[in-house]
Amino acid sequence: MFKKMFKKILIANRGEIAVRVLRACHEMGIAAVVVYSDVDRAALHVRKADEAYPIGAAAASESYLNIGKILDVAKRSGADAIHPGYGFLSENAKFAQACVDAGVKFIGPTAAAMDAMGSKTRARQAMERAGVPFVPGTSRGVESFEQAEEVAARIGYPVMLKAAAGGGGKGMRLVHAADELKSALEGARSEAERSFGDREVYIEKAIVNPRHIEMQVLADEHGNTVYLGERECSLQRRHQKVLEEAPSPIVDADMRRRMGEVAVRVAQAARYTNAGTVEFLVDQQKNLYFLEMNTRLQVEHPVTELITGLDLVHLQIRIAAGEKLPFEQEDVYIRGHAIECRIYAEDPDNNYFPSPGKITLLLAPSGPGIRRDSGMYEGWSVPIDYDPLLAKLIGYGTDREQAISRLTRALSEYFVGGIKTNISLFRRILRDADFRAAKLDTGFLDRMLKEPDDRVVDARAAEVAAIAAGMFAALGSRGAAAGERTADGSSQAIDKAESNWKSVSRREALR
Ligand code: MV4
Repeated sequence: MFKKMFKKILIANRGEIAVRVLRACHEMGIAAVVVYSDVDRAALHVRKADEAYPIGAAAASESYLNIGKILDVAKRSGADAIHPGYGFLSENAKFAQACVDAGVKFIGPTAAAMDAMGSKTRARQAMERAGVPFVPGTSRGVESFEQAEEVAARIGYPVMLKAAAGGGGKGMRLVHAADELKSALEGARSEAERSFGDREVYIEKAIVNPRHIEMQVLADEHGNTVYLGERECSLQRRHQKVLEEAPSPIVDADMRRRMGEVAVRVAQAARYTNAGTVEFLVDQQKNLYFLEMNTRLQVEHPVTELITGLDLVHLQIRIAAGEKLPFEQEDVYIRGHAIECRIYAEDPDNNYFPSPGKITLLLAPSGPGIRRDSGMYEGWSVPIDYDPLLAKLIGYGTDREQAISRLTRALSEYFVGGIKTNISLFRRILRDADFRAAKLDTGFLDRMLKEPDDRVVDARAAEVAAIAAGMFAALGSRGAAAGERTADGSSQAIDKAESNWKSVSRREALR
């Protein structure tokens, strides 16, 4: 049946994703309404929106997480639909339902689909029905230590304890041997209680040094579900993705089809609609195990957009407006390679602590194959109150090598003055031999960050050389004045050597 396209969409988010979504709205001739907290008054999404409504104090509970305030703005602004972005209320089933009750279309799955995938154990039970491979273990929380002991012995150590209501690694415990199980179980239960108010802990066979590979799925409201290729998300630090790429260097066409068909089965089992992502762990033998489903548009969606040529936000809006998918699975074609760097306001020299403050200078890269999804601008002050993601820098190329070379070039052009950022981390990752050889797993970044950075070592060595050269020059000239000579009797040799040395070391020190 014919469905009217939205005239006005409220974006219940902030930062780069709010800018990204409002751009799609404007490209589709849809007005964009945004909300902002007190500290976001001058934020980029406020400046670019057609209408902007203040919704309260910086604390997310007073603003971006406040369902009542956001729905009140939807009503006052006459918004037809709400896009939640990622984070905040994007996976909150109560919010999705509140939108329906308020007669505003939620651009995402239904509350029921969210609920089906929200609890890890419910998700696993749904997978069992869908015949989806997942890590051997329990699909319900363990009732007792004795039961945990029996399961661990059956599946074999190492095992992983996980909070049923958890995610992102919270409440997880890796247990290598039986004598560690009791204390680990107690620890996991109390952390689950503290973090999620739910002590349910289940137990799985631990996959050692897995890759994290996720499959993008898209489903309309007419029963059509497709997969759009996978993303390699193994480069994480403390369960926070740092760099993502598509396609995964280890996934071939056959594996992609297998993962895609499983992901579609998962989405259909959950009666899923709109954009979603099915996460897998992949072991060293390329066996894949269902991990969890994310019921939102993900931060890293641009790498999938670049290799498929599809705009996921346009498609989300069209699906929510009741349109059928404008293509079939066989029309999805993957071309080229994309790599995304998450640019954070963090200080790499101070344990990546947030680095808020005013951006006094911003030199941003562009050029062939470079996409920048940014929420910052020169003169803007980065608030301390939210996730410090400033922008995403994505490099696209015909193949992985070209994507790396373009991203390397773009990073050399990127400068953010006034605050610290993690830009230098990406320069290091992209020149790392294991990264360039695509030897990736979820432990990669921890291993790389434990090693001294050869470039820093070189720079320090160059600094010492520059100081030595300077001292040598000073002593040399005083020595020459006092009649000292080099081995060949002329002071020119020292002058010549030190002048080359000085210029080289100064160049090194500035790299
Ligand atoms: C695992 C695992 C190994 N074996 N489950 C981390 C958070 C959540 N997404 C699931 N995670 C893991 N589950 C089993 N049975 C290793 C991880 C894991 C991980 C997974 C994906 C991305 C980064 C990770 C970092 C550490 C551990």
